[in-house]
Amino acid sequence: MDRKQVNTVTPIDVEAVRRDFPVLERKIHGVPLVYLDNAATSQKPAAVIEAMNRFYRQENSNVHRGIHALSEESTADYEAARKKLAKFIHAKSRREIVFTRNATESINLVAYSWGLDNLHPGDEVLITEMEHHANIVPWQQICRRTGATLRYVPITPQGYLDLSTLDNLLTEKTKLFAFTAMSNVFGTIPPVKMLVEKAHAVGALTLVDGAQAVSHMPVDVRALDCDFLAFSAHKMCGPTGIGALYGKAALLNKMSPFLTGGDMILSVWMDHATWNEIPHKFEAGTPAIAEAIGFGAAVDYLNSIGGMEAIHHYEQEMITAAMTALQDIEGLRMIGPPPADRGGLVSFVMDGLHPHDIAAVLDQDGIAVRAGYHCAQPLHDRLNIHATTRASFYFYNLPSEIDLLVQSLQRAQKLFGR
Ligand code: C6P
Repeated sequence: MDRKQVNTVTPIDVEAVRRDFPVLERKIHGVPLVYLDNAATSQKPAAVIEAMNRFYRQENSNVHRGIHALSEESTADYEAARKKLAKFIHAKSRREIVFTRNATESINLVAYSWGLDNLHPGDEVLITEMEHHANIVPWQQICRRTGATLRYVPITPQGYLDLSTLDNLLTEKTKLFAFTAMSNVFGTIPPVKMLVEKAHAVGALTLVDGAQAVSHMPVDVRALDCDFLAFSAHKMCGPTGIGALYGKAALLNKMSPFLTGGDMILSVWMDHATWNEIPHKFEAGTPAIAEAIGFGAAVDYLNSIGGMEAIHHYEQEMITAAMTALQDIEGLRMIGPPPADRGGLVSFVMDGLHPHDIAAVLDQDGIAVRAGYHCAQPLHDRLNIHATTRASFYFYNLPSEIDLLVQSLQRAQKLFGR
């Protein structure tokens, strides 16, 4: 994402980091696991599993409520995790980090809290044709309820956003531009900072879907100047069930709550209530405390192995090697841009082979990939492709796993007589 020079980073010791992931020792159908489904969810290092274990074994208690030692310890650890996240994405303050269930809930929070109060007939919300359903369906719903219109930036056949359309699509009617910082199908990394600037120039707010980007490259919300950023812990070595929404404090302060109940209130009377300060205004009920602590441990872990610059650099090498190897397979067609313009994933189709059959053959060889729409049906419709097979890499994947992928794909071709 508006990437800096990455050639001075300290390389990741891949063999060493692999030992941090218990699941990578597994065999599947009698052969070592090759996990290439990282865009769906990443694996978890022992440090994250242990942090959650320690919480439940030694301090389990509710947060922000009890005046006893365990509750104070839990609250301190929960809030420390928030602080780690704020630092990780370079937010000004921990108050700008709201814990949610996942990136999907973060986007819904903005759609419902900000959208219902601020969108009116005649207003427009702009998204793109390369969005995940999580950044499409909430806007369809909110536009339906408010009378606003949903517009799409088209994609090019090469898997880029068609930036030539922006000047027509971004107008004073546009109230919000919501777009992904990395496509989960093409891998494309759009020019996020430029898109934010263009949106701000017409007075629109910006929401960046960072579900794929935050886990794979440095993301600095102050440098980007985005208004909101949504991301999930489970794609970045953290647990499932927790994600985060970054929002500029001035915006979060003005927004109505999303969910209501305990902890998000200041006072409650019989006929009305007042709201707690941010971020607590958006965290109704008992939160996912162990998961937040695991999320913080994941951030510590990513920093400890060399940080996001090093991770991005390694994944660039891996995707370049993978795409070079895949292009030698006859009848295989990759979609999306060249490696320099994408993150560490590649989706492809193969003549005469259904992606589900490909994934099933790969699974027999211990290789985990994803096949289907990848929750991006409009993008596949636009390309006139029913489904694709996707291999997605992380810093613990080995170059030798690319060879295994290629061999298994060739086996699939033979099996199906191609
Ligand atoms: N994509 C994939 O296999 P959640 O499910 O809320 O953690 O993340 C949603 C989401 C939003 N935006 C993008 C760009 C995404 O890739 C995802 C999740 C996974 O591609 C699971 S569907």
